[in-house]
Amino acid sequence: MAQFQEVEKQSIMHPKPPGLTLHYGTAGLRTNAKHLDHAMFRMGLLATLRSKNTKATIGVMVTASHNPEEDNGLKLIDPMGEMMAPAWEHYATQLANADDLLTVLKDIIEKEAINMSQEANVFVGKDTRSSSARLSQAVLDGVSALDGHSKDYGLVTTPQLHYMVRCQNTKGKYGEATLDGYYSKLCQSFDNLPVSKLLSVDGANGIGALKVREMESHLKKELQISLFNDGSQGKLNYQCGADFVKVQQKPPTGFKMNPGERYCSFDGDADRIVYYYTDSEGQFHLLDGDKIATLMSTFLKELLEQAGLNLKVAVVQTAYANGSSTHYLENTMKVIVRCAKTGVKHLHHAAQEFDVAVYFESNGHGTVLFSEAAEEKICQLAEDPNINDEKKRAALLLQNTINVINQTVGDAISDMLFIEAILAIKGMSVQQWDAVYADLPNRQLKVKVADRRAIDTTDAERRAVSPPGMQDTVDSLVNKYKQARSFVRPSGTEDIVRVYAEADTQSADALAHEVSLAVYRLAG
Ligand code: 16G
Ligand code: ZN
Repeated sequence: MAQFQEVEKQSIMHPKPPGLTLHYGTAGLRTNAKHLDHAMFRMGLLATLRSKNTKATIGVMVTASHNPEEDNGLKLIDPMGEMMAPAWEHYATQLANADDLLTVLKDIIEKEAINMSQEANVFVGKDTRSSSARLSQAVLDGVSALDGHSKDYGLVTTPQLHYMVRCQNTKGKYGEATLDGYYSKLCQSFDNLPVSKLLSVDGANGIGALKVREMESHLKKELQISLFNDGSQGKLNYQCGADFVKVQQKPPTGFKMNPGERYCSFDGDADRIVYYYTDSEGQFHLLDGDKIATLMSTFLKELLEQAGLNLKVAVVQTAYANGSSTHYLENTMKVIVRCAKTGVKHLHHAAQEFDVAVYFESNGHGTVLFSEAAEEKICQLAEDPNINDEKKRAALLLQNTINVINQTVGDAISDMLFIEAILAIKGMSVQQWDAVYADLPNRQLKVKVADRRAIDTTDAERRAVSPPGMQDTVDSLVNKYKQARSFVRPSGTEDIVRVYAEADTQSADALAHEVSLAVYRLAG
């Protein structure tokens, strides 16, 4: 077939380095940008097949998120704007590593019974890395080699591309598939909500900074954003950004913090956000994904009650969620709490089961999902002329909230607008938000072992089923501490085992250390 000849011809321009093995993991493909040209071309092919297979538009985002500027990577986006179905991740790995490209390609076509004369459409976006332009061109080459149509959105945040894909496949019902459409949707609803002023945003020297600037011109009212690490001087993700702040538990470089003021950091592709401030003693306070989920779910639950709507609010977390947040949500707020495996797709999937579900990883990736039925009920109520003022107010706030939120994936810009609106509506300072519950002291450690797969887990990664004796040892160590919890899991992104421990005091450090030694002894 002519298509395959074209693939063969083009693939010569995108040769695979010998001996290189890549893995399409939790967050797509990611490695040093030097090694990715062939993989990008091949993912262009795969996105085209996926588009033919689903008869819908597929997205390809070229980014390595919070990784260093030298790295790059790619995330594939399915028709409703969600991450690509896990069943296809395996094809991505196979295709990226194939020595005989055509055989693997034909194999996928056969297995999935893909009609090759079906039209294909692929949306492509990229972050600000210096390698992104060249690599996104390789993706576009892959799409055209299989006769697919592509639309290159150029520089966009990851969540913006997720949004475009969903808009396109829902024929405008979710919004218009343009940047103007994205800003209008978010900003029009945000303009209907009260707003607090003065927020400082750390753009991680990346795409999020560019897009915050772009968004500002769409807002009618002034949200005074002071943007730093905007990419004009510093290096992407270097000593700044959400991952740096969360992992280091300290402010990014590039500015001076004023006590009591509110700050937030995005990551390199603007799908994560964390907030923070320093108190009058100069002590740093981090408000991570758990605090954000608590703020959002409490706000939504209160509004739903005021509106008299019988819709259940759930929060989806991972095992890394601070025990205090889970305790507060379950026992004080009385919302449903679910624990999912690490990785956005698992949280997203678990959240789809509820009327209204807030999902967040502690690292600041998260969003809110509303079921179709829930959206309908809220919109009907907002338009009902026979309800009292309190209900009307709550219904209208909920309606605007739905539109401020990017339901396809965690979105730093959209999360930021929603959080700012909540704080303003509740008249809450960042200190009051922080004081809702106190985090339990905790510690994360990495353990290098010969084969991290020796550790296998169950119960959303909270319990180890192998090696033998591992869980019993963890349990007996945990029993020595108060309010303690600990778990071990193989990392999905690094060749290490991660250990998490928390306790009533900073003795969590000692617990993490003891558990690490046990991992080394039993799995090393
Ligand atoms: C990836 C995930 C992130 C998760 C992290 C865990 C996505 C888009 N990203 O970066 O959500 O927290 O992996 O890494 O799903 P780990 O398995 O090394 O702990
Ligand atoms: Zn990211």
